Amino acid sequence: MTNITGRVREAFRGDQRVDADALIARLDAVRRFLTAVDGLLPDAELVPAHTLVERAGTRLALSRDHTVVALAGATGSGKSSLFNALAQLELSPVGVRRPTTGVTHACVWGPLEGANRLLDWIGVLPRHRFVRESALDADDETALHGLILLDLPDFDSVQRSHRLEVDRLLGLVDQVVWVVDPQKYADRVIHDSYLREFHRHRDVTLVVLNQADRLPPAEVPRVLDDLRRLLDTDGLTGVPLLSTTAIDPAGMVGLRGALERTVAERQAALRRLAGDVDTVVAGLDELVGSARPAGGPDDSTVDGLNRALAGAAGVPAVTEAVQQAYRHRAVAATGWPLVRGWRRLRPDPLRRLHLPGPADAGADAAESLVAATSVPDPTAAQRSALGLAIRAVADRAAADLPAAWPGAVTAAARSRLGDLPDALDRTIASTDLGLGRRPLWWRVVGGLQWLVTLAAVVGLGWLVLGYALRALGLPALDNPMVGQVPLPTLLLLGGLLAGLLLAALTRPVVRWAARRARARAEQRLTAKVARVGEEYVLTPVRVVLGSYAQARDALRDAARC
Ligand SMILES: Nc1nc2c(ncn2[C@@H]2O[C@H](COP(=O)(O)OP(=O)(O)O)[C@@H](O)[C@H]2O)c(=O)[nH]1
Ligand SMILES: [Mg+2]
Repeated sequence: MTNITGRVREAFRGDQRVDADALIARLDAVRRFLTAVDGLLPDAELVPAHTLVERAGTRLALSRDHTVVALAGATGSGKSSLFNALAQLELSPVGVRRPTTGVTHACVWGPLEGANRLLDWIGVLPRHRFVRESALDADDETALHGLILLDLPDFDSVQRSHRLEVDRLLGLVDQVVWVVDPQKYADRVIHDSYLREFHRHRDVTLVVLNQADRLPPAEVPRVLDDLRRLLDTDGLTGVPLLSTTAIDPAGMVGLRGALERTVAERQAALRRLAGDVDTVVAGLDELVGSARPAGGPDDSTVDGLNRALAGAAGVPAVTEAVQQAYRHRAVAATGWPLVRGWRRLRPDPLRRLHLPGPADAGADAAESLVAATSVPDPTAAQRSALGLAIRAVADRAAADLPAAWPGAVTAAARSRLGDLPDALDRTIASTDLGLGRRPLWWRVVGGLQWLVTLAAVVGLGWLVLGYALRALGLPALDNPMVGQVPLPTLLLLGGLLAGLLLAALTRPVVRWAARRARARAEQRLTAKVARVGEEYVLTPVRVVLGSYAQARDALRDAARC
């Protein structure tokens, strides 16, 4: 998977200005990312982003006129000496105490009030704050107005609390001056644990080789070259590198000048935060991919889901019952009148499933009927087929997503699994199965059956009457003849034959129409079941895919610099 923010990793702003509005927009994008992935990705992966959003918001809300610069380094490298030399604490009326190792001290150039809230947030105790505002200074300190210099505890201190304090402060300050000395400048700990880790903050990093006076002057350039080479290996190519001598004011000129420029630019805080955004974005990069994923699973996977849902919902049993019910009702309406009554005594196949029977006139009654049906519960095979189909939906939907997401998609697809059986049952119960209205042709055929039966009955009656009259010796009825056959006989036999013929002719039509009724019911049920699938399975999946797309766009916005 290509890296959408790969560009950022190598970006080195150097002297480039960071626009505050652009930085705020990037932080907003990180915030949007966090909102989009909330609850979907493991929290542990999001901690740095949450921390950044929180810290950056606070830092920007606090003074932007101050620049917090930390002197960091190993024991004895000369941090405190540099701090004293820059702050000239010996001259300051308040600065009589020498900063002690293990506690962070701050020196503020300019009025303390504006810096106090910043120092409260950074966590430097009031008694460790000094002000570099002295009548003795005249104007020569104004170039550093706005500087807050921190003397950090030694990062190689044997005390764990000191090291933790250094780590904490390095996460908050605007710029770091790494102090190394000629003896320990190549120390592995400095490079592996700190300098290399700080490579994304190259634009707010400055390295000083202190105690340069301890080297023969001719050696200084060679040591600086060697140190530069190590810094390149650390990924700190291009960072300013100076030599200093804390015990000689002349040896402080370069560092002082660098700090004056930093203060004048008012850029360190913004650059530091921009570097933090880079670090966070690079860390989150694996969580989003380069290609925009499709909007959901493909049609054939959705068809598979719908089939499995239909199976679990008992659609085959219901459509079978619809076909039988159609035949049952059609025969009851169109059959030979004497058979109809007997037909009606048999239970209606749909009634057995507690689905709308003949008395429930049409869709209105059906829609209001939301009680549970007696459609058989899904079998173990149907349940596992449904499980597999839901899995397939999640797998297809998550196919293009990076490794962190398929879990969230699967969870979403299964999130409403427990509600599915009831929803399916309600849907089946509320579907108009299309058997509400009696077709006109049933009535026509039924009427005809009555008619021919009536003819047979009349014929029978006529014949019976004729026999009765003859038996009583009364004058016989005058039987009209149709061809060679007397009319009453014709009526009786013709009526019976016609009735049988009509029933025989109707039967295949009923069978065909029953199949059609089944197909229509199947279509309606499948459509309604698909809607349940959409609501209970596909929509939650699409919501996650939408969140992914938002997260991806947000991270891309956050990566822009
Ligand atoms: N010769 C020389 N000694 C220095 C220099 N900077 C610091 N020192 C000495 O190195 C020792 C450790 O200095 P310190 O400022 O306490 O280092 P820290 O542990 O980094 O705060 C002290 O004895 C300082 O006097 C320097 O530039 N030149
Ligand atoms: Mg010290």
